[in-house]
Amino acid sequence: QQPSYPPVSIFGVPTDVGAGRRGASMGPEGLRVAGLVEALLGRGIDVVDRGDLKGPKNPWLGPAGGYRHLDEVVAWNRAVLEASTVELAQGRMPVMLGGDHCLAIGSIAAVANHCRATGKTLRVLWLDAHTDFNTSQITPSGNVHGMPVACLCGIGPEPLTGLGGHVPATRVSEFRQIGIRSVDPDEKRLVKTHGLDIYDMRYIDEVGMRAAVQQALDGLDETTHLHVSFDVDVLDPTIAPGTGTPVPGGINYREAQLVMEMIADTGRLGSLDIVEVNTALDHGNATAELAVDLVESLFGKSTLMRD
Ligand code: 6HN
Ligand code: MN
Ligand code: MN
Ligand code: MN
Repeated sequence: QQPSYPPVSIFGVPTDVGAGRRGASMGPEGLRVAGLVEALLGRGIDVVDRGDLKGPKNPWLGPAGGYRHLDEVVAWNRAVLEASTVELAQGRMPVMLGGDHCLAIGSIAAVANHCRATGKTLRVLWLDAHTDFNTSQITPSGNVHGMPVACLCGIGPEPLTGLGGHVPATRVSEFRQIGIRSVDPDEKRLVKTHGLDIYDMRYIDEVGMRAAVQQALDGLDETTHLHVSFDVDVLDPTIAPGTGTPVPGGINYREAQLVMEMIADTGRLGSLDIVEVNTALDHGNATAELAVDLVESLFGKSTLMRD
């Protein structure tokens, strides 16, 4: 049985304000050029491209108080929060095209509020090479794209932890992280203390992607809103070179397809981020093209008819 999908609203967030290298700001256009809208239309999905949000330019300065560009990060995230909130209120599925991963603070804060308002249970599937659980005290870079999960869970500066008006926006227990292989030394201690549920690359190697995803999606039911935060650096850099913080040993093409296919099978997908596509570092537009291919699977494309 093919799950049916709510109408989808795509919006671009062309900034690299939370990143350490320039170019994630071109992610939305890269994904459009790779045919994202056409791919969803081809799946029979009702989709509108709302265009790009606007926000401050990247001042490209060093860290201040442990953060780079905190004011600009907050401004962009407010815009994302607002855009996502509007779509969710209309019963539409927001698909946020980053931009760097700091923008997931806004998108997930909106989804968490939507769940509180509608009595839904939230599950966030965080596909990433990184846990993104740093704080201003322990960050090696000051880049806020390394901090969104901590901020959402109430650890971070007030303008970000309180972005959606509810602190914390989410609970650690609502997250499952897949593909992790780069965690900073103090960040390791913090994720351990907070008990983040992590399916790292070693675990995937040992038990296989199928078992890992089954566990990460365990307990979903018709009341669950599933948010997928897809940082393309979860993919192995040999197949997805167009990203600012590549880490060797990522998930391969079939593993990536399987994650998406298994999510599609749940029928619970409610919102999506596609972040960290950096076209300036890409080979052609290969990374955006791969992301679009994977998104087709996420929206139910499969090799055979299944029942
Ligand atoms: N991302 N852990 C590193 C840092 O600077 O905090 C890298 C973070 C990467 C973040 O890819 O979304
Ligand atoms: Mn990330
Ligand atoms: Mn990452
Ligand atoms: Mn919903």
